[in-house]
Amino acid sequence: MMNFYPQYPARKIYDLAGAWDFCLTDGAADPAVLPEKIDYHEKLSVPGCFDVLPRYAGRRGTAYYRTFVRTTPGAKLLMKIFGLGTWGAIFWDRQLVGIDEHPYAPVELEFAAGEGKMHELVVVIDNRFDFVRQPLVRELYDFYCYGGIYRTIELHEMPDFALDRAQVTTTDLAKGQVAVKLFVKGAADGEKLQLVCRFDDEKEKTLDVAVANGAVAFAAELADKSAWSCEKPALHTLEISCRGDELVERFGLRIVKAEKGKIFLNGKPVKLFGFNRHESHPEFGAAQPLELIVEDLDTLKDLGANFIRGSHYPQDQRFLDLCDERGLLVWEETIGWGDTIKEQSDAHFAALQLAQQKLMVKASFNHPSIILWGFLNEADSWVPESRPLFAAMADYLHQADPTRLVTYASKGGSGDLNFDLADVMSMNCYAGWYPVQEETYRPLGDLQKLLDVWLQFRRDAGFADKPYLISENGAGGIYGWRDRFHGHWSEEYQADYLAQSCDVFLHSDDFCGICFWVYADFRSYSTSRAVKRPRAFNNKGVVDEYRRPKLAYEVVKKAFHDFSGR
Ligand code: ADA
Repeated sequence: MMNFYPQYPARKIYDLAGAWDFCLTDGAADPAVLPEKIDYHEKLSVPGCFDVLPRYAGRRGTAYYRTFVRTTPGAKLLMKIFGLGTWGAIFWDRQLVGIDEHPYAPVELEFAAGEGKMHELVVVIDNRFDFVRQPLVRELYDFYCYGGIYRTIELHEMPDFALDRAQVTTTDLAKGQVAVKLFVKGAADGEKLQLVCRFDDEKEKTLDVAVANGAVAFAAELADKSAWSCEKPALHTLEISCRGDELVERFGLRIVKAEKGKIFLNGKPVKLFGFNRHESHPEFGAAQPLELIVEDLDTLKDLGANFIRGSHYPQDQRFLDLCDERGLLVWEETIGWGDTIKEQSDAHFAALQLAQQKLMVKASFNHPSIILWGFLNEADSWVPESRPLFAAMADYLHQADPTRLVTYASKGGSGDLNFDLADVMSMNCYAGWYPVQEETYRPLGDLQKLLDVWLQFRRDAGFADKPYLISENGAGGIYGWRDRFHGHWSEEYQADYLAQSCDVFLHSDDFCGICFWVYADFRSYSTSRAVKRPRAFNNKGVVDEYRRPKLAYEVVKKAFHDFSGR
């Protein structure tokens, strides 16, 4: 199950994780057409990525995953696919019931079970690069785009009337007041509903409400007004039942604001210090076992981090649940990596970006850990043609969720044209690693020079009041490569680099935070771009891909702990 608490306790829900029949082909002409005969000759794990298995390592093609599901005859079904990649077609009893074009994002499909009890479910996964079919991933991306069913799939037997989601927003922190927007299915606009609601372990209350645009809204005041914070991550629950369906939402009371160049959590300025993290592991690809997520979060806590950027795609809900419980602050974003104007102006790419934001916000709205929404990592933001998509993305987020801050990680430097659209200016910064001048020996000093230029730009552009976050910064260090010269790629160079960065960013009031690139090494290019990525991995982790600490680990840990213990 995807949630740590039963979100829909009254429904019959099937968790489809298990061993599915499997067949990989080099690539079907049209993966949305199911062949007559498929040679299912083995069983593979779902969730799982086929292209990390020794026999299929690095393979791209069309894969067929099949399982059989027993349902109530004639049931109305809702399928929740919590994340697959890089493209999927879903067939129920050989009928196409949906296409999932959103790698990593939670997608929902509704269809009828049909007669009979046993049904064949086939999920076709295609991980070939094909900009026309799947513009959201490209060879250029500096992270390996795995093929598989990354996260579990749930099948819900749906009642005619259903409670879909409730978004809970803190309106008055001290009074414990919230606004609730409950989305329902199967009730016409104007229809009256009687809701039975309960916050935490309070007494149930009955509310009479009317449906408008598929939703109802109400306000409430909690008896327990404990706020969510990094130090004390108090969580609350709201249970709603109505006409036989039940919904449980978990949320936190907290308020996030950006003012005078700082980020405020519950009225107090908060400095962000932490890491970017990819959902990637050499043995599991993008299908993370819960043990791995838990271990990573324990390690990030040990490092003293209070912030994680979920780079570069919508995150696993279990990871977000755990961040809620552990008081870690999160940036969640849509998938993207260095998308140029060519991609941005492609109608399919733009539509998928916008659609994916909706899926992300819908799934993650109640996580108090998320304080920042982001999009389009390092997309060309220094050309005027980038404006329409950047504006559409930022506008949607502001309108769909005014309770969080909007940002994007830029590599545009002083040439960025879209920072006015963001609440927080975020810049990826690699001075001292990627060379300005190839002849410089250990160019660590480049960092401060570049920052001076950027800070001047911020003042000149009139953005002094916008919090300024360094969303990426880091240097490559190959695990086990120790060098008395402290040369490039050694653990020593990386440790020296991050020590300097901690000094600069943690103690400067000009920056609201530092998010190092990256927590763990991860597989990257499978093209000749890998000449810049020894081992075809991105080696900027403070732990390697098996989570073994490098020299930089202790350096950052000490700096983070010293800083937070000041
Ligand atoms: C960029 C990008 C990251 C990674 C990094 C690097 O900033 O956003 O995904 O590619 O550079 O390692 O160079």
